[in-house]
Amino acid sequence: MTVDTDAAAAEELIAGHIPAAAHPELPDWDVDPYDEDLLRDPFAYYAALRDKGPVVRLSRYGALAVGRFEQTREVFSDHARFLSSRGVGLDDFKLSKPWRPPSIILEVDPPEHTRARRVMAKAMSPLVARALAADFRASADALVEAALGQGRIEAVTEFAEAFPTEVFPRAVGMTDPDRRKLIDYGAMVFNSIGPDNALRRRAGGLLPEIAPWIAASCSRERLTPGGMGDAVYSAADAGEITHEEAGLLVRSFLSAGVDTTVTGIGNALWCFAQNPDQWAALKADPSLVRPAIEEALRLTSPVHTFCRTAGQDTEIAGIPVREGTKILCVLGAANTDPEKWEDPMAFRVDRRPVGHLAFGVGIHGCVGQTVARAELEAVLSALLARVDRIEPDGEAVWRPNNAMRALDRLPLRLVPR
Ligand code: OVM
Repeated sequence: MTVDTDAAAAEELIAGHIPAAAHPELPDWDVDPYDEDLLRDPFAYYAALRDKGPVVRLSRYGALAVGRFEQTREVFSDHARFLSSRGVGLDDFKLSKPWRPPSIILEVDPPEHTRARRVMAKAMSPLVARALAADFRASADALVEAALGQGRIEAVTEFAEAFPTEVFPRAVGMTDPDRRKLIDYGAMVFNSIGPDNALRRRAGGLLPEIAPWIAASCSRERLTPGGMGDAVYSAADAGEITHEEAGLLVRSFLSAGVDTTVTGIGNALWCFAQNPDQWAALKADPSLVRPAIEEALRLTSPVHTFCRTAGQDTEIAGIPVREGTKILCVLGAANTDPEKWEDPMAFRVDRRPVGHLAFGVGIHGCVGQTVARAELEAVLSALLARVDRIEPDGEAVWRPNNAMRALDRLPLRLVPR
């Protein structure tokens, strides 16, 4: 990260951005939300963050944080006041050079955002997701059969990672998929959203090895006709975006489409292993599969934190916020706010948690959410058809990541129906 010396000279930066101003009614907290132990078990931090107030100043990062549902939703919904173009991590892209050319859909504001968003929304429309469903289900069925054959599985590697790294590259139309590189690139992208800590440095260390492969994988020659990647290049042919932009949007598939669904699937399996009564409830009423997916997403919030940057002097809950201030939007905390959700820590497949923030909200709300849901539905439906019980077969271990709440190991025993 190279720091713009003029901007840095104007004011001492903290963690790559202008520090948030203090205010008598703004609680100061010296917690490190990126501490690895906290990331493995964040629920006490989520509760304390909500309890301290509607906005909290994280003194060691000079950033604000919101964890109540109301304010998290407010910041995420208002793209005019709270920008994405200055980065959705702690680094202010206005003050320093990002580690890669910014995403033209994630790290951008309107009007530039609108064109890219339209192209990606079309490439991953509900129609496209529906067309992929049969392929997803066939792969899920095969994975479930293999898992039942073994009886015991390490569900992170053998299931959660195995499924999206098989079906998603096929949906994109990748001719040379590489499971390990896709997983490592996802870890890099999501860890980069945090501070310059050991997690980010460790993940970033693989960049020299992976960046050339990612760049090559985004080129048109490597994408088969009819896939989602080809659809993006067709939009370039039609003049909606440039061909260079098409390559960057294919990079967004590879950045945001793998680690997220890997985590969603692992976390959903963890929810059922922890709550056998809820697996029984789903078996009794398979029409709850869609609500069950939303509930697993709400409770475990695979993307736990994304930031925004105040683009102007403003306020949140009456607290003044100056231009350039970074705001951590703690989605995992908002999704377990007892002011919004009854008995929020309970996993209930019949809750129907409408309005949860696991996919974000507003113009930057997850553009791949229909494909993500289709993947989760394929996996849960395949399990429902063949599996009577999902039981822990050892301790679940979480894998700390600056932006993801993901498992590292999930030993399970699957009992056939
Ligand atoms: C992108 C991107 C990267 C990470 C996450 C994301 C959740 C998008 O490169 O566009 O959305």
